[in-house]
Amino acid sequence: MDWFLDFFLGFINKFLGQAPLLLGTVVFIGYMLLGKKWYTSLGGFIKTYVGFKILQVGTGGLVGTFRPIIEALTAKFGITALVIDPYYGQTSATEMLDTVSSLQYVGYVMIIAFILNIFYVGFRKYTKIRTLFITGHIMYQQSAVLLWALYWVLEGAMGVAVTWPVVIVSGLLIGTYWAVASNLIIEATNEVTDGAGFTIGHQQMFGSWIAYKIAGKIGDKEKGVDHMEFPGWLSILNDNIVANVLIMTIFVGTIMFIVGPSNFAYDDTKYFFVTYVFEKTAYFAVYIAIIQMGVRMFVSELTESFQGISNKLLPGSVPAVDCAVTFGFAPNAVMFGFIFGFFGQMLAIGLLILLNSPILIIAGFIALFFDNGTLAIFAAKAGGRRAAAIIPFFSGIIQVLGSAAVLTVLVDSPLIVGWMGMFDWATLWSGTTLLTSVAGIIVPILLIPLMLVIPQLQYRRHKDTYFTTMREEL
Ligand code: ASC
Repeated sequence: MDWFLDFFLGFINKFLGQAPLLLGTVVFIGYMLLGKKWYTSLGGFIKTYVGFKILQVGTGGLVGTFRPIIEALTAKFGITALVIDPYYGQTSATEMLDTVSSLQYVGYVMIIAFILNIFYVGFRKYTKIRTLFITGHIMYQQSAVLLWALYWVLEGAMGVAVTWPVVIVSGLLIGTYWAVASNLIIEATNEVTDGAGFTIGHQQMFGSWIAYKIAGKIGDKEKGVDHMEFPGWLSILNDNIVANVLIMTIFVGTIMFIVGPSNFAYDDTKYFFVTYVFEKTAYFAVYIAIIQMGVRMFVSELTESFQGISNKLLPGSVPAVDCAVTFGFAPNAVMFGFIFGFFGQMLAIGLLILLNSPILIIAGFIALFFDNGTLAIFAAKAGGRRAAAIIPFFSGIIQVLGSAAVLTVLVDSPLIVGWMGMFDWATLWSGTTLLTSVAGIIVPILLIPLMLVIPQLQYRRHKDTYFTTMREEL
């Protein structure tokens, strides 16, 4: 039996949790179902795998370049604190679960959730759910963090292992979230991507939906962020690459000067500090271009092949993928999100310091960039540049305060280094964890049917096009 368990858990971690493999396999199966030759399907698998790996080179490069700068800024002011970054959340979760010999349960949570998601789509006639969440690394991350958070507030103590009820409830709850939230954002994603045929499977799906819905009241969608036409010398900003580099040079360059040259380990036989700063900030455009290239490579494969799945296997279904997939559709909006989110986070961190909060927060690049960037894209689509500035600013504040709030009940253990910080995790999951700590396991249990009402309401709004065009009038 042991070998089977090993194999099973290995399969979950080494296959299901690996986004490029999972996505590539989905494409392969899709093409086979469409009746393509095996070698065409294999080609699709390889292009998807490589495309996603290219995307990860881009996202990894951004994180590797800018995370230390953002952290150095807070460190400069002598703050030791918890970091709001998904990998700090994940590390806290896995360290904590490992010390109570329960790390293997993350795999169970993930498989329960994934099977539940397939089940929801299979019974879409009743559930009204059309989306399959296949962003593997996020599936693992969220399964780990939710299990840790619920375990800790329900039964957590050093030396006490996680129990099955918590594992099962976590799995059912996170699977319901994947299905419901990615389904909620389908129509908006289709607008943003001009009908590319996928939706978001990430960490700010409720956030993006809210941004999209309120943006129209904040700004004018005709006054967009991308494809702006500037007159005179400003017209150089019409080019995305030029605009990204110039604005990031001013913005990140200022941060780097505040941190100070002596706090960066750069080779001064090769660089002046100014050229070092410029190289770093130019990398921003480099990595965005890489992301775009990777996305282009696998999105076309995914869009075509998924028809095999949505025609034959899970009728009418749509894949839910990484938020970075939308970035190529509005690269300037992403930058807006990052910059205004930064101001929001800094303001909130300042507030925590002023108020002598027991929990202090260090800004995390992933939340700033991928989360607020995504919110800005949805905001810009429905409310132009005003919305793309204002919404991420408030999101930045919420990310800090919501994460600080949940950390008050999670922080007792010395293994904790941070929390996700992403929008849905600073709101929905922070709130769920806090409420659970007060009212018990009934909270996550009740949340499951509550969430399932959402697709029913969506369906009622546009029954005719719900399963076909998946677009909705604003
Ligand atoms: C996350 C996370 C990442 C990034 C990436 C963005 O939340 O864990 O690695 O965002 O998915 O493309």
